[in-house]
Parts: sequence; structure tokens; C-alpha cells
Amino acid sequence: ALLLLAGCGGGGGGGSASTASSSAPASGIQERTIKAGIGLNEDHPEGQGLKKFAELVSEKSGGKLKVIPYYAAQLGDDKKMTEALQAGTQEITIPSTSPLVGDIKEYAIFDFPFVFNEEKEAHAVLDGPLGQKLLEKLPAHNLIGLGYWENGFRNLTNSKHPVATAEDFKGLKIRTMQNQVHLEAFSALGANPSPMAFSEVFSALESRTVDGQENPLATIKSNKYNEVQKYLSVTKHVYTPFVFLVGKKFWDKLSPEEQQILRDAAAEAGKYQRELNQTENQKALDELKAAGMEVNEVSAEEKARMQEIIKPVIDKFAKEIGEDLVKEMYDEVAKVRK
Ligand code: TF8
Repeated sequence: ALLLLAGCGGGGGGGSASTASSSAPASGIQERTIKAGIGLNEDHPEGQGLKKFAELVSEKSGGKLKVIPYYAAQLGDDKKMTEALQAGTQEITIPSTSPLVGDIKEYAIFDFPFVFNEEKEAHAVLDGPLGQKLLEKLPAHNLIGLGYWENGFRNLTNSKHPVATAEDFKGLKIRTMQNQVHLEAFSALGANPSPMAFSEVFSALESRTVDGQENPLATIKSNKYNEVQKYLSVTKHVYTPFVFLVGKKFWDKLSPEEQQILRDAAAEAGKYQRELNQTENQKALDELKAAGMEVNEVSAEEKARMQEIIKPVIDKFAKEIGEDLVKEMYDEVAKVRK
């Protein structure tokens, strides 16, 4: 199985479940407090999406279901919050799929580089049969997935030099997510990957423990990486989804009506979040340039060379995940591209 790097989540504890649980069989809508934690800031499109979700749930439940948002990894990082959902001490989190790969190895297909060229291709796969098939693997891990929001296309920043060719990765210490595909792909390019939880990234960049990191532009802007990173190379090397997770222990206590409210609100807020994320990513490039980052676009030829170098890594993980699932993803993308 894919090894998940034992990363340590950052941030404060989960505390006891704040849900006003009721022993009565779930029917109608009860008064409930729902803790929803994410790793990104409130000003990030994911934070705005969570805020929208909380508003919609309150509206749809007559104020009875109260979603309390926690931003910036206050409740810990993606892995730690996901574990809190499984333990029943937190109700909702919306992580990248990448750190979940230790539980659901099939999510690693979204860590394959250069699969998608634009967001609509990713949306078609995530909102189609393949995305649904992967959501169905979650209940076995005490998680319910209500759909996919958008983290987006990842780009490389570093403090050493522009990265314009495959050779430019050599020797760069790059922070990666706690995910074996990312780690081995960057190693294949000659970089020195350093997996760590998201909340540790800014200080690792500031102290030069690592030279660089990779994330969508909205995250680079929201977390002010331009303050500690000189170079931004637009690689769009991976599209990372967010998956909207609810703890199964909590979910099973809800009435069908309450479950439908959360489903509808997650879908509506998700549509809003994807649109906001794309607007923000377009704006962020100009803002990061204006903030002094030296920006270069990586050419299609060089991306093709990177893909060739990384291919043995991808072939290895395709075997581990299941060649049929990988083929299904590429077929879905081909359908959208027609
Ligand atoms: C990363 C991810 C994170 C997100 C967020 C914390 O680089 O892109 O920004 O998973 O949920 O760790």
C-alpha cells in the first residue's frame, strides 16, 4: 500500500464533541453545534466557502444547526482534523485529498502531475462517476464525503532561483504534502523533498529549513509566502481537490432531513467556493508580482520533459492504485477535452 508519511498535525486540540447529542431517534431538526475546521485562512476562498456553508445551514435549519468555523489550522492540520472526525471529537473538515492517501490510497490519482489542463476537466472527473466511486470508499474509514471543493492548480515558489527547466529542481529543498507520490516525484526531478504539515510551512520557508514549497496562487497569497519567497514558477503541475468530510459517528446521529440540509449546503457553498477560487487565483498572480515576486511561466516543452522524468514514479503508483481506475480518469478527461 502507499506509505503515508507520519506527519504531525500542528495547532491546538480537538476538545470534546460540542454536538448537543440526543438519544431520541433522529427526526426533524434538533439544536446542534457543528465544529468545522480547515487549514486555510478565513480570507482564502476555502474560508469564504466555509462561511457561506455555515450561513446556508443556519438558513435551511431555521437557526437550529449552528456551524462554528475554525480557520488556519486552529484545530490542527488536515491529517489531525480528519482523525478528529473519525474519533467523533470534530464534525466537519475539508482537507486536500493528498494527506488522506494513507487511508484511501486511490486518492493518489489526484497527485499525478499534469493530468488536468484546466479546472473544468477536474470538475468533470470529481463530480462524475469516478469522484463518486472514491467518496463511497470513505464510510469504511468512519468518514462521509459530501463532494469536492477546489484547492486548485499548484505552482512552485522558492528562495534560490527561477525554475524554468527540469534541471532547475536539482538540489532544491522542497516542502511537500505528506504524500508519497509528491515526495517521489520531486525526488525523481532531483529535488530534496521534505514532507510536513501545512501549518509548519511558513516558518520552514522563513528559517530556510526548506528552499521552496508548492501550492495554488490563492494560498501563496493568503499565507503571504511572497514575504519569504523570491521566485514563483507557474508550473500548474498538479490539481489538488478538497474533499468535504463529515465524521460518520456524527452523521449517523442525524435525521434524513438534517443530512439533506448539510448535503445541499455543501453543494451550494462548493459551487460558490470553486468560482471564488478561480477569480482569486487569477487576481493573485498580478498581486504576487506587485508584491515583488519574480514570476516565470514554465513552457509546455519543459513540462513534457518533467512528465517524462517522473513517469516511472507514476507507473509504479498506477500499479498500486489500480490501472483500471487510472485509465478511467484519463478516459474521463479525454471526454471533456473533445
Ligand atoms: C498543502 C495543502 C493545504 C490544504 C489545506 C491546509 O500544501 O495544499 O494547503 O490541504 O487544507 O498542505
